[in-house]
Amino acid sequence: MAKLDILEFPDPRLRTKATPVTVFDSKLEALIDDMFETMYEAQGIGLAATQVNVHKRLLVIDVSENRDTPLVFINPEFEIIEHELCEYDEGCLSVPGFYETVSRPQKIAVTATDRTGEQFTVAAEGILATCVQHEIDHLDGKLFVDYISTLKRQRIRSKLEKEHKKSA
Ligand code: GNR
Ligand code: NI
Repeated sequence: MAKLDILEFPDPRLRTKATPVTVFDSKLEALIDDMFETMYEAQGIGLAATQVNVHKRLLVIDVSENRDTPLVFINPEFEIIEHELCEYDEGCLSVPGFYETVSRPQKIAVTATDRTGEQFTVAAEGILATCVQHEIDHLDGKLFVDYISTLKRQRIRSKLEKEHKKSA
């Protein structure tokens, strides 16, 4: 297992649209394991492949209290069940240190395949619904900062650019 580097905003590679996973092999298994290791180490509740510079439609999530319920979603799609919006203070491992309120549909049905290529559908609400939508956005090159004002986004961008220069 290996911990992977996480791309940070405004890295243009985070804007890449990921393509479907078509091959379910040991290389995919290894990537999934590395993504879980990276997510747990960073204390995140989700991680999209895009964030580790792999532009495939794959994400991992664990929203459980005890960090013992790993979920894998490959080629995920979702349908809105409840159009009513749920506000959540979102953060992102690719936008470290910043949190902003984002509204998203509060109940969705997610269809995806598991690591063996088997399809499944689950209903998701609350933090899981928010997280799945946040992660699918990553696969489409989208970040939670795209939902806030341009002014706030520019401030976050310049603060992170300064930090990246310091550590470069
Ligand atoms: O760790 C994370 N926490 C979080 C909190 C509220 C809404 C979404 C998230 S996802 C984030 C991890 C991450 O960046 N996933 O892409
Ligand atoms: Ni994120």
